[in-house]
Amino acid sequence: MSIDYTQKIPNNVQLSDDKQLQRALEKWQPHFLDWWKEMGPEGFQQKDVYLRTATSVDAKGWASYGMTKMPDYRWGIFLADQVPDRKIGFGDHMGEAAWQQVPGEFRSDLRRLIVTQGDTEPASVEQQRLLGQTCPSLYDLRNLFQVNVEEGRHLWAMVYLLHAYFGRDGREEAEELLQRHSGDRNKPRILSTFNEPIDDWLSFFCFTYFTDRDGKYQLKMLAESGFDPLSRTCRFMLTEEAHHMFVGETGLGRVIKRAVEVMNEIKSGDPAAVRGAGAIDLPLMQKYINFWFSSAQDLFGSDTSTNAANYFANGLKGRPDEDQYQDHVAKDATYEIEEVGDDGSIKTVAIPLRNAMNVIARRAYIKDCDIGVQRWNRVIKKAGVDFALKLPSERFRRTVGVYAGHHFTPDGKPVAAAEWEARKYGWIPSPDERAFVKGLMRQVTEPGKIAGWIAPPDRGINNLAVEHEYVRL
Ligand code: BYC
Repeated sequence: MSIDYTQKIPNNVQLSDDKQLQRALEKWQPHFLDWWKEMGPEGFQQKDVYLRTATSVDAKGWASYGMTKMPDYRWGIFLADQVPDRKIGFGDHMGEAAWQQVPGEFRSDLRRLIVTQGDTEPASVEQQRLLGQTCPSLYDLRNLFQVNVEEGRHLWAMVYLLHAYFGRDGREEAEELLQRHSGDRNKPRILSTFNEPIDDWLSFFCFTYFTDRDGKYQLKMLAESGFDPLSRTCRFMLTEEAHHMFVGETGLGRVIKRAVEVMNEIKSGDPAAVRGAGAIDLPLMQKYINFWFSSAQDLFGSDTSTNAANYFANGLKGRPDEDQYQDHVAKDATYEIEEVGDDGSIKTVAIPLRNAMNVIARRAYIKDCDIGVQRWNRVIKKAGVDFALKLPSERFRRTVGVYAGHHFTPDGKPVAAAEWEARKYGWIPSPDERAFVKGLMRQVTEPGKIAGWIAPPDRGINNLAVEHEYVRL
């Protein structure tokens, strides 16, 4: 279905047929814009940026690219087309017609899921607001802003659901989404990872690779929801999300490519020499991967979760790609997870399958994360360098779930707290290493020029040259 751009709020949900809802959202719109101007990308609000805008929600819908000032971006409400006669695909309501309204008994759970999802979107924009000041190229600057405006759009997606289906408390939640802020001492964002500033580009690429991929998996689970408007919203969000992970995967790939180029130029693999030549050495890349991968894993919640079991039983949140499973009711089955003894020893235990939905999703996520790692390793190998990156164990550095409160090496071996403390900067970036990375971050904005710590991209955006002036400063 094509999107109506003649309306104040672009949409494909016939918003003008529901005057009350339209008025409520038009009242929220200026509050959103004020938030964007205050908390969004700092310093570039009046610059023209080469951005894409959705024109329809099908695969061909990304046709429109053009120069836009970010506050003029047409944020709106886009749902994937309705699947006729869609049935609930899992849980105790399996086979019943998908709900077009919120069932009273699931109202608070659904609201909570939507608010948690919605809260991460503006949080990420806030976390990244200063990054433009240190962009490695105009190409990267443009990608940052594309990610930012789309996260803003994802906030609209959740706010639409709150306004349209949750009445007054939905409208109040929508206001709250603009009032909590990343890192705010009194009103922080809901999930802890979203309260950490992302103030260097290596962290930004790790965030878009690892944290946005949690977003992908959570959206996949919500796309299975029996609440049809949520499912349709998430299905369209997933098409936008793909670009964010592209930014992460290619970004990290380019940092790695530059590292091996420099190693070959200086004929040394010594990390200090690589750093001295202005690149980020591979062992340090590994530490950033260890840090971000472990923190993203916590976003899946506890390994054994009655919340997750209830969401599944009630048809609110399925498994990612639920179609691939045989048994969609999952009532009598069990799933093996690990349990950690007081001495750090590991035992495998079987728990009811429904309680294990967070681990199931997390393990699918881990497999997906590994695809990029293997791709990067091919770049390293092709350059003739003997080094392989790898994802740390799922036990490493966890603060949520069965491994929390225990200490493990990146290989998953238990260690005492004191040993972990003594060795941790062998595994995650030390303050000095973070300072080194930050020190490399100097703004490069001449078209076609690129910072020395990262290789140029293989191609530009939408068939344009890499040298294109993607942001007019
Ligand atoms: N931090 O049974 P449990 C994205 C709480 S990212 C703080 O273990 P459950 C994006 C939990 O709330 C995806 N608290 O977990 C990426 C519960 O509290 P109560 C965002 C946490 O509920 C980049 C208690 O611990 N989407 O889209 O099964 C850029 C026990 O809960 C955390 C969603 O998260 C944590 N990490 O699962 C932009 C989807 N983990 O009940 C965007 C919606 C758990 O004791 N959210 N807790 O007060 C959910 O489905 C679930 O809330 C979670 C947790 C998966 C987060």
